[in-house]
Amino acid sequence: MGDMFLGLDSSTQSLSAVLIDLASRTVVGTGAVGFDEDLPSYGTTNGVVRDPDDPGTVHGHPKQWLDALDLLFVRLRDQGAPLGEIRAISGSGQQHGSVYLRHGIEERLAALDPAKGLAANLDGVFSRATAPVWMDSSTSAQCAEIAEAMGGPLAVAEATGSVPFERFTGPQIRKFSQQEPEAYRETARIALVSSFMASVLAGRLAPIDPGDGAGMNLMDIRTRDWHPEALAATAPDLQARLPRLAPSWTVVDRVHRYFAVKHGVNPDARVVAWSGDNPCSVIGLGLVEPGMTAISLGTSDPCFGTMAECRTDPRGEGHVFGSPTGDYMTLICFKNGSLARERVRDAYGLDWAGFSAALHDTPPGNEGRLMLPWFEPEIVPKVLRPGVHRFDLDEADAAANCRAVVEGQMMAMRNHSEWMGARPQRVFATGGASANPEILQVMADVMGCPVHRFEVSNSAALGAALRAAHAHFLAEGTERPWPGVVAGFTDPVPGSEIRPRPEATQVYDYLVMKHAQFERDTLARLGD
Ligand code: ADP
Ligand code: XUL
Repeated sequence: MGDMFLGLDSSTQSLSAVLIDLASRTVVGTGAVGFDEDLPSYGTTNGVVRDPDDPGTVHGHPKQWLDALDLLFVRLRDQGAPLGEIRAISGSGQQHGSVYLRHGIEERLAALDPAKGLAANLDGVFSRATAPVWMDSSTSAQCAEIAEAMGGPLAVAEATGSVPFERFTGPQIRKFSQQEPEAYRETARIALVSSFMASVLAGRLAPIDPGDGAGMNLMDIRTRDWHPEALAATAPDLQARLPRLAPSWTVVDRVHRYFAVKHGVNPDARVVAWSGDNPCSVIGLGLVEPGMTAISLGTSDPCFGTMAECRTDPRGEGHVFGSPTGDYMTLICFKNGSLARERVRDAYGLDWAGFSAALHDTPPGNEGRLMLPWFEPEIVPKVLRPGVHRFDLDEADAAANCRAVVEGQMMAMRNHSEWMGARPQRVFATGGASANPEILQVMADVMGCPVHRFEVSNSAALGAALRAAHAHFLAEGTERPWPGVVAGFTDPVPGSEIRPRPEATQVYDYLVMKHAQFERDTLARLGD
């Protein structure tokens, strides 16, 4: 039997899997289920549903994620993946999203029946049919109330690692408890996307790990326990509704027999606590030692790094989470990532090849033309009313707009990540758009350092598989140090290094200041 470990990634638009063989250091299987295309009956667009009366309210469907889990195992088995040899499974969830469960959930999880699908098994357990996800920006009032109760936003950041953010779970729970008090009373347990999926796999309530727990505005970032003052500022009787917090390497249980009987998974496979997608990506990119930086070009564009000690952002824009290694990690999340690049691409009727050609044919710095691509409400900087703002930029000029959206994103990353400390020496790029070398060239030029690309674009699922391996050996009493676990999986693609062009970096050293000024002026004008 090989050393097989499975990593799952329950993300905004899909559920995907990476199966690795640790002994041979190879990825032996991958699979994915797209929420919109494979499970259209839920009516999601890009994996979510929006409230037509309030576009800031953005939810996902927990039952769709359950259907996706069944379908993913079917697909893996159909391609001959050796599911019977899996030693441990872990996973990664889109961060902050919350699932609301009624009394009796423990019994229902324990009794999963392979004769039915997961969604049918768990019918009726949800006290809230849908789950607010990270794209939701509808809780500004609750953020203000929590900040007020705890002595201001920066006091909340000092306590929990982040100022109150609209998408964070605490403000979302507060909104639910205020607007649907009856349903909140009926809620016995609140899970994160990560802990919910782990609970289903193990057939028992799973803990929340410090990687995802730090995305709630409820966890003491230093002790990694629930923060009593934050709980009290958020909702009544909240502690009783939350699972326990436990280290990322906690073994929840063996996989529930449902998965062994129905899908042929090894019945002895351990289920390891899941974490958030960004903490998992930290491992999947090999950032297992402090001081490394990565940018993921996915639906959103999170930029993260690792650090040995806890340092919080004085501007309150960035976050500190627990790293799954037990260290700390920083995260700055730009919401207008791939979706913004796609909006520009589509506005000019281009495909990615056409978009890349536009980048190639336009000069670094775009002759001083700027764009703030806030198609959606933005997280960094905080922008509640979406809108695209142009400086000297003609909306009719397709090529200049393609360059402007990418430059605007990269310059915002450089400006808003300064608090993390020294400028990065190397950046690791991942996510769907990291397949695009022209985008990575802009990144290298703006950051002024080489950019490396990874073969596996799903670093979150790979990180989850590597976390499963690490925790498995720890549980067996044969702990392996992190660098040894990730070696061979997280090396950048040979020859993928994209070097900054010094003359371009010189242009950006000036232009980033102009970009920052344009951003400040625009924010002042908007009054956000
Ligand atoms: P997530 O995990 O957040 O759902 P992914 O990391 O899978 O997202 O990235 C998906 C995105 O990658 C798509 O929305 C698409 O815009 C982008 N993408 C895919 N290929 C390219 C390309 N060649 N150039 C630019 N962007 C791309
Ligand atoms: C992080 C964040 C996003 C989601 C995407 O704070 O909101 O990166 O984790 O899944």
